[in-house]
Amino acid sequence: MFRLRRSLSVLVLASLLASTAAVTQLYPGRAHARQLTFYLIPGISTDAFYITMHVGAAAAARQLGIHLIFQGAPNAFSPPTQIPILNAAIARHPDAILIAPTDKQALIAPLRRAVQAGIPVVLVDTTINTPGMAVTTISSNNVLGGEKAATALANAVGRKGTVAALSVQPGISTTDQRKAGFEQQLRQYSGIKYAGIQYDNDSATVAASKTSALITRYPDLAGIFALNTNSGIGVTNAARTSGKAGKIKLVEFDAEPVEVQALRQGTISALIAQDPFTIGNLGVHLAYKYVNHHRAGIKRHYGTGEKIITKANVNSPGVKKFLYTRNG
Ligand code: T6T
Repeated sequence: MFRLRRSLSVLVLASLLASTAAVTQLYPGRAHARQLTFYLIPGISTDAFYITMHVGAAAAARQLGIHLIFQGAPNAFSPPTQIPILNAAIARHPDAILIAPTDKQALIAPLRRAVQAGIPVVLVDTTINTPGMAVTTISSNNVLGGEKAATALANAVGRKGTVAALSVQPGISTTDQRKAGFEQQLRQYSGIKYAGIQYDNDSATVAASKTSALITRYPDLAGIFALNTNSGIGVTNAARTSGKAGKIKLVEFDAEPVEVQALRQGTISALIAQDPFTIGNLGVHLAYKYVNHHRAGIKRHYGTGEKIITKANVNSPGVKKFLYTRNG
């Protein structure tokens, strides 16, 4: 028994030394004797995009021996629900905060308080109007994503007819950039009439009722661009219940499992998918580097790429990393 226990503890010690050696190799001169604590504060904790980001961040945290706390509002994507969570995190004085700010302006003052308290902040996915206060920002290229969506939608509708867009709220960096890219690119298509953008406050139910109203109002409605997951789920549901699935062409941001299923079924023409796993993973690595004073090589911004997914490529190996998971 004693022998078994001794060989077990030798094994544990050996693997501990091996993982410490691996981390030291990754970041030489590791300064911290105590365990570091990082927060990851998503826009909304129940969204597959942020769940996947958490999976990526947790993998990096495991590798580096960091205690990672994932805490976000479960039911709303909004500053009033996010700011108290951020304030509570600041009060615990963690070693770093990774956050997807829910508004470009409203999160500036609370984040400044974090920085003034000496807590490094990494902006993941969304950003603020003063990103210079953060260590770095990591995101997709959302303007380019919006442009790609316009091209995909124009091609899907045969470059004619009325199209509309559904988004969350004005003031969110990602969706505002997608809107800008989409509207700019759409001007290339003179045969397309743009019925404008509607907002759903990240509620699939609101997105569905606004889509039904659009369908009634524009009998020639040929296509819709949904700027994020919940907008997309609502738009897809409304297209189905009105009997227009596959007839009104849908292009949606993100690759939530329900969206991917609707793409496979032909209800959605194209998805603009992001890489939230890498956003979270890279975020933890960069915060770790910063905390350990390896700051010289850290860039102001990291782009993690975006991929157009259609029925034709959804099963190809290169697309797999862009499909989100709900299992965090
Ligand atoms: O599209 C993502 C994210 O990039 C955006 O900032 C907010 O909505 C999502 O989380 C998807 O629902």
